[in-house]
Amino acid sequence: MLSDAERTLADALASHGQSHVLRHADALSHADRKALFAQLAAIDLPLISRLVKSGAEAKTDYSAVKPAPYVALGTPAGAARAHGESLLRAGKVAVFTVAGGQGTRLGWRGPKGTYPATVVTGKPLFRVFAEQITAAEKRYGRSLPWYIMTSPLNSADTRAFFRDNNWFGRNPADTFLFEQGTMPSITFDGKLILETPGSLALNPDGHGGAIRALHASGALEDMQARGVEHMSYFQVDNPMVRIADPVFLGLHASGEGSSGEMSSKMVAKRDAAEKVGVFCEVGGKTVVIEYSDMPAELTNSLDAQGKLRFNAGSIAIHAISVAFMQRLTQGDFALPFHRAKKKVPYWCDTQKKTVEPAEPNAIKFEAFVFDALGIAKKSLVMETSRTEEFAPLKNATGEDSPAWSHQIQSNRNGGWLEKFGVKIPRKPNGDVDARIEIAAETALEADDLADIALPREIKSGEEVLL
Ligand code: UD2
Repeated sequence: MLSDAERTLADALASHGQSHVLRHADALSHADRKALFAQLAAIDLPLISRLVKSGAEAKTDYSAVKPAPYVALGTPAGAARAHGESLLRAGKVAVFTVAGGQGTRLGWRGPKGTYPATVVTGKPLFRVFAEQITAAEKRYGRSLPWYIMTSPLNSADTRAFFRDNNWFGRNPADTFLFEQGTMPSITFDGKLILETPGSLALNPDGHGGAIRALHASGALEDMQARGVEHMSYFQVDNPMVRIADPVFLGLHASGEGSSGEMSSKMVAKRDAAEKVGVFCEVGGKTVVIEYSDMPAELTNSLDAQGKLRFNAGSIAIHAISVAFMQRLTQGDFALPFHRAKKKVPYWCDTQKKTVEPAEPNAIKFEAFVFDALGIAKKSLVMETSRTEEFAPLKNATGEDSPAWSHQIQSNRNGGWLEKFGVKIPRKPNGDVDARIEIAAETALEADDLADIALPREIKSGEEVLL
């Protein structure tokens, strides 16, 4: 017997052509049936139907796409730095990490933030960030509250990791973990998918889910209560991120060409094939076009000097104002959903088990936070150096692998030491031929090494920890 609420939901499912998800409901235990109905009640069925219908709609007109303008590397930044530092000293900055993904591509079981990242001591990503935040807190004399978005895939494990590590020595009240929402996966013909008789195949709703989740979790309200005006946003996979970079914050908050709503950092793309979104200008607005959406003729197009025309690669580092996020959570505004064909495990009635498909069988929907750029009144892009702040951990081998990231970490740290006269061994290709780690407590940036006793020389193959 269905309760009234269950009957209403069953009717709604029928009117959206999704009744098949209840085919095992009668055979479920009371608790399992309740859990299934709770999952179903959380789904926006009209939205799913709209997404199914809009599948064949025309996409962006790429003929109108131009490369986005940006503040080039080396542009004098004294005033911006002073402004950014004043924001930090006034406690107007928070840190925001999106960490809803798992380390699946890395072959890591568990939240990606628990992955050992640094080149000598193998500090996990979360510790790397925590130490940087602590060093910045000391420098600016204010706490930098840290907001971390997790997903149902990893929130319990992430919280346990922070607890087990004693919140990395920081005040637990200054770390705010909250969970993002989910979206159901659908088959290619628009049907919801059962993963087991009593549960749907759901996936985290993308880092764009941050906007809703920041609001729903009370994180935005908490920021406001603390007097925070801007967030330093980054992804959990980049151990080299410069958190709360005063130059970037200053440019974002007061730079010419910025509305102070949302700004971004870019690096020149490694090559046309690099899997990063690209900053483009469409209709006078700066936007990111994800690599998988960008037509090959644009991705590969060259300028008169033979360089990539669309070379402004997004490293997913943003500065975002609290007021902007608040604006986006009001009214019925929603970021668009991007779709990706994926292999989604499904319940097979004949085999009576969950089957892992060999080929993509479903569509996953994800919202991307960078789609908010096009809604900002104006937005600024700042170029940074790849060696200084981009060495993401994404793949088990090859590009963006741990070995790759370690080399960039050593290159950056070797470069910092060279600035102060330390002799650094280099390989024929220019890479540093040693493993060098510099803790955030020692230096947040190269100039912090000025007052530190440094070795005169580092030997080839040496391991150095400062
Ligand atoms: C992302 C960007 C790409 C480029 C690159 C730089 C997207 C879609 N693409 O590629 O343009 O900037 O990073 O490194 O963002 N996450 C959540 N919840 C989710 C999904 C993802 O928190 O539902 C987090 C995830 O934990 C990670 C980040 O978002 O920190 C990026 O996710 P990804 O690994 O799917 O993106 P990637 O590396 O393909």
